[in-house]
Amino acid sequence: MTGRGRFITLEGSEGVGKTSNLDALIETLRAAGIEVLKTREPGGTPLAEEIRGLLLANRSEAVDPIAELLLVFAARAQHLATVIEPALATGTWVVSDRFTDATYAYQGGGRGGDERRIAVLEQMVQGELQPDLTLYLDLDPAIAAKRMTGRERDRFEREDRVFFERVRAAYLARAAAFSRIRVIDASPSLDAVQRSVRDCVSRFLRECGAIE
Ligand code: Z5A
Repeated sequence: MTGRGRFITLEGSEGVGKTSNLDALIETLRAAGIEVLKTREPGGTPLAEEIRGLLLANRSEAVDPIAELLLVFAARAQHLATVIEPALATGTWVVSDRFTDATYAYQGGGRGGDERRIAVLEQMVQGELQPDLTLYLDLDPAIAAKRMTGRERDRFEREDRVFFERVRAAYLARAAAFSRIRVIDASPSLDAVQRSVRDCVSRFLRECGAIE
């Protein structure tokens, strides 16, 4: 493959199994001979990882929703400028564990933030850049919560069920609005979900002519 790389993102709320499915996604691309850079948000650069630490840390001080939103986009600006854009420009495909759909889902849906504010920052930081493909792992938050049992929880994971219902509703609304977002049922066994992930990526590779 030559030319600009493709940008693929993986989304879902807590406990859906993003980490467990990321490698299946990347292996499918590498098996097709594609050079892939794996990254994540918030994070992906030393500065953005520091901002991630600030965002996820449990703290006694309440975090203002606008401060949270600006931190998310500050990390994203650095990530885009120093990692994502340079890789795409040299033909490397980029797979990011979360991107701006997560902002609409968490800071918009979960926190109840105004989508128009998110859209202004999205335009400022990304311009016209959007993922070429987004896999959204969908799961009932009640099942997800059971999968998280015993895990130490960060500031987001401590939110209640209602918060995660709103996050899910926001993701599903975006999936209905944008054809690049493919919904994958994350409720079956891990093997079955990984198969769906591989099938979805293979379909995309055929659609963009990367495989027969
Ligand atoms: N955030 C935000 O607010 N705004 C933004 O714009 C962005 C992010 C970009 C950190 O994200 C937080 O940042 C996130 C939103 C916020 N907080 N939350 N919640 P993260 O992606 O780093 O954190 P995470 O959501 O906790 O993702 P994760 O670590 O990848 O967890 P996961 O999706 O739950 O995946 P997992 O660890 O692979 O699976 C969880 C457990 O389920 C594990 O024990 C697995 O073995 C098990 N599992 C996985 N699949 C299955 C199946 N199919 N069956 C049974 N059990 C399974």
